[in-house]
Amino acid sequence: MRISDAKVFVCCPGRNFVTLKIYTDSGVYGLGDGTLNGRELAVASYLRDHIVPCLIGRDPSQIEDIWQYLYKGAYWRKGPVTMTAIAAVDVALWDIKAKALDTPLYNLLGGKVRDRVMVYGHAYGTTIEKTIEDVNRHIESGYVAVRAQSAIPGLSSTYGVTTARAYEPAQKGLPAEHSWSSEKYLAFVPTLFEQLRTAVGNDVHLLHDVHHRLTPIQAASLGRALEPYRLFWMEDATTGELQEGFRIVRQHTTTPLAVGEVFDTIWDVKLLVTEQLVDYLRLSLRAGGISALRKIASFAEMYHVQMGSHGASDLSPVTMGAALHFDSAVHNVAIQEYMPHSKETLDVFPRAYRFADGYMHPAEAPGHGVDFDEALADKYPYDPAYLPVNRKLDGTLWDW
Ligand code: KDG
Ligand code: MG
Repeated sequence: MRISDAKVFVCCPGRNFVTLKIYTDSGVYGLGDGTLNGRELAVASYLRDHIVPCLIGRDPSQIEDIWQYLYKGAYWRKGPVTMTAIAAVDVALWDIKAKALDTPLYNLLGGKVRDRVMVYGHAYGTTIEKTIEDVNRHIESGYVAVRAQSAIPGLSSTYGVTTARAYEPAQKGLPAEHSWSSEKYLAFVPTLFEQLRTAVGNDVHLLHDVHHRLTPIQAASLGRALEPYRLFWMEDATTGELQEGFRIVRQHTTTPLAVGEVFDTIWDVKLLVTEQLVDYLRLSLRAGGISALRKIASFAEMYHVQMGSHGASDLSPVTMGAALHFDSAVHNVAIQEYMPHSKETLDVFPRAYRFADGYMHPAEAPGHGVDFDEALADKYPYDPAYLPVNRKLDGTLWDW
């Protein structure tokens, strides 16, 4: 079998997605997701202009060799655009291989190690009361794990919180500017979780995302203040570029730590893993695809670090569908983030995975089980949107 062609589609069924379709001379095709929120066209060009010409004529079964060729052959290694593009190719090739062998993808990854994948949903509210209501709504609809975010009193907007029914991190047009105060945030969040734990009891996993907004010592103090409420994890407590920064957080708190949705390669987690500075890695298939994430998970497993992949709705259903095969087959996967896609998005990506009672089930069809309706996608042209930037109250740019 040979790769005969590959096409890149950029569409906006509710939000922007980049989809790679790799065709073979046997008629089998594979789909990969090349979406990088707010930088979609950079990946589309990387794929169209630099990768697709190098794929034609290759044997699609040589997934590892093609991965190495694209990673090492570029000379310029790593980076979100490169790794998202490689991920799109890698996932499409795994899809082709599983379809060619007429089996669900998890079978090529060692087979299932669990019957279903625990997921966490996103609850949020403009007040503590509304956040508690939303957490309860999630519990009533079956979730056993819920992330809770609440608007910070005194700040005009809070990332991760909206009054709309569905949360979308990117906004149309140029980047919005949000305001930030670590002091107001640190004074508020322990009260949120105190009231939340009292309201929902101990049987549900509660999670929280700090979105990298604290310094290591501030993160340490928040982790310590949250200990009585037994979080499943505190995510992105501080920025991850300086992996050593997590030593400070770790020294001061037993609240479990998760990090990694913005990381691209195994190198970004080396110190975090070998020094056991975090409990969960949040890299998704966007970080180089299934071939890369398998190695990261095996490395993490040696150090008692578990996986809990990023699953925001700005990754397409192709990533979710493929991730569920990874999650089903990899032993040290603990949980998967699940932010449901809009109806327009789901219509463009027919799929066979499903949610039931707080857990996700991978497709049982051959491949990863997610398809792409090109004709429908054509009706939703690319519409520029950006993630917001964040400024402290004095105007200084802060991490978002
Ligand atoms: O594109 C950025 C979003 O995916 C991210 O902000 C969502 O933090 C997020 C999460 O944990 O899902
Ligand atoms: Mg996050």
